[in-house]
Amino acid sequence: MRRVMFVVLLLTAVALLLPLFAAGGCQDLTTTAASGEPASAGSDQTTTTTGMPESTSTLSGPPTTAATSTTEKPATPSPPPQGQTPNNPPPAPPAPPVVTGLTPTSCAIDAQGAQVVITGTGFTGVSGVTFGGAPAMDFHADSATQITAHAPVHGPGTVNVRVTTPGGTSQNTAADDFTYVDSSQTSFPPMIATVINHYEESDPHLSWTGAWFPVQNANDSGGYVMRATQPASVTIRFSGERVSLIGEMHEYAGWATVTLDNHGPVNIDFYSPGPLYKQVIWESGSLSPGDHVVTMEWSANQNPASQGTTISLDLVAVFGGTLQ
Ligand SMILES: [Ca+2]
Repeated sequence: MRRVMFVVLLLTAVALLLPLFAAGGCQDLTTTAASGEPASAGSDQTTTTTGMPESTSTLSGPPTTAATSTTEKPATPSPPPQGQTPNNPPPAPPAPPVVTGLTPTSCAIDAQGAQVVITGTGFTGVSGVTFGGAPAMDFHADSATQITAHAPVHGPGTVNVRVTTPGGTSQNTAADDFTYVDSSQTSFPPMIATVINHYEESDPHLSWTGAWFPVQNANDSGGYVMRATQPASVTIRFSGERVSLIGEMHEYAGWATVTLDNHGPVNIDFYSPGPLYKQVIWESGSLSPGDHVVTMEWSANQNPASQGTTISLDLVAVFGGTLQ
């Protein structure tokens, strides 16, 4: 029993003396800290979070004394201490990127890395560029407003080009639409246009036999045309893939026969109720490219409506080749 009494007395003495030691030895402790309950009362240390941040506690001593803050009754609220970062607003996050344009806005599905220049804003710290969700083959942020990227291979259709930075990922807009075109569904003009060479009846490559005679007429190509009203023929040798014979048509025109290579002859009719000039009288159609020979010969035959048997040759057109 004595031992118990001794312990009680000893604890009482310590409780009474501890504030004195504390006040004298720790100048940074405020008197208010010691005015409250003994440290042993700190059974609820979580109360240090009430009122103000723990760091604002007037106590800098052992944690057990922090409980005394619950008893503080400051006359005026303590303003947040200056220089304490927890109370300062965090730095604003960077603005999210915005895509405002693409150049070009499309490529073929098999373009294999078509270059696309992306314009917009907020292109700082770019970490990703996607085309329809597929990462660009590569990209380079030229500036805060421009990125040069190479499009990945993608199926046909329109996709969105999105840019990702620390500020986020660009929102989908019409300006970021990029179209992959299936070129197999697009018609293109022939890669090589057929060259058509024209030769007047005066060209020395033409070989004439019989009773041809030249006629001057401003309506004809070059102002002249060759006509025949009696047995006559002309032979045209050329290298090409097609040939046309151009002449006059009249109410007094007749028939000629045409032989192409070893085919023919076939009749061709120059008749027309009225005069027509620079008319395609006969055309070979497509031929295998190479050397060919055409012979046109006067015949005694004519359209029943015609008043005569005149044939003519004004011009020769050779497709994809020349006279030989
Ligand atoms: Ca002519």
